[in-house]
Amino acid sequence: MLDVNKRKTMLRQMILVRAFEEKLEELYQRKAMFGSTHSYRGQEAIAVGVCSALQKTDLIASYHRGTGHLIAKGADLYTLLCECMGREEGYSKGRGGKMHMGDMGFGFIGNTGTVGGTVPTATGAALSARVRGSKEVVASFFGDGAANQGVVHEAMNMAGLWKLPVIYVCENNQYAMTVSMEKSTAVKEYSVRGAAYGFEGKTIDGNDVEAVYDATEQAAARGRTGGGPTFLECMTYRWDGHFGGEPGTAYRTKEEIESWKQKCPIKRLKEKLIQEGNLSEAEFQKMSDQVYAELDAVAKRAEAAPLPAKKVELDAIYATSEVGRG
Ligand SMILES: Cc1ncc(C[n+]2csc(CCOP(=O)(O)OP(=O)(O)O)c2C)c(N)n1
Repeated sequence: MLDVNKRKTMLRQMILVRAFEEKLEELYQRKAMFGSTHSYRGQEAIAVGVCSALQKTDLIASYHRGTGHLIAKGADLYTLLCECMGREEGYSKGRGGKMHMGDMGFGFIGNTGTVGGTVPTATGAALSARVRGSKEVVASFFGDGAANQGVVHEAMNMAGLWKLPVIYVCENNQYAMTVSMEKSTAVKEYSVRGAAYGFEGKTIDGNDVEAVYDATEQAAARGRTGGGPTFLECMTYRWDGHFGGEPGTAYRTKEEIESWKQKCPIKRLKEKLIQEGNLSEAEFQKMSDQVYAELDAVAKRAEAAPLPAKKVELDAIYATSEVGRG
């Protein structure tokens, strides 16, 4: 079992990931951020479990529901919030917004709103690691809807063939926008597809951060030692609608949503630590209050930061060099 300090760090991280989503929702409601939100509430154990088991030098690729991954991998909260609010000091100088960032400084290859779009990119990064002879492992996050994209199958086939060091983390929150898995997918578990690409596939409880950590650790060890990719399907549920302002109740029952809220990943680890005598209710409350207060302070600074000046706002969007124009 993981030691208590590590588990408390993961608990704090999950609170931060959730607090960040709530902060974005608040900013979105008062039109202080650009674009839409895609709440990650309910899925926190996946980002935190996976990224906590990776090394600093490992890489991740993300998607539209991606802020949790970035936080868990070590993004700077101020720079991240600046990007969400279109500020010059954001990861993409405020030009990309929440869905279009990247920073190799903390091993973040990038995210995009194109569903499934970063799975081949992550696979390419794993190929690069192999060619360079590095020990890097790449975690590729994507949703259950993305799992049915053609480009995802193509990338996984190549990764299986070349035994690349990549972990395909399928966050099965059971809906792609309004479409349930039963209505869109022939198999009951996406992880069975691993066998079709010639590698290991596993379905785990994605709301159990310790289980996610353990499975990632094993998958990373496999990748690092030439054993090839792993398809890690993490079962979970998004508490909120698909995007900001969409309540998520037209295609899901209130009972179903409530039953998954009972399986809250934060509550689960918190209660386990309390039962073991390793955490008190007061300590948890203090931890939570600190996280929310720190985030509030960073968000205030980010909101006060400057927007790109009008005359340069198209800079860094179009290629300017001859090479770039290709
Ligand atoms: C290539 C492509 N097709 C369709 C869309 C529209 N779209 C945006 S999110 C989404 C659902 C994605 O579902 P899933 O991969 O399960 O991720 P989730 O939103 O559930 O986290 C769709 C169809 C898109 N952005 N890109």
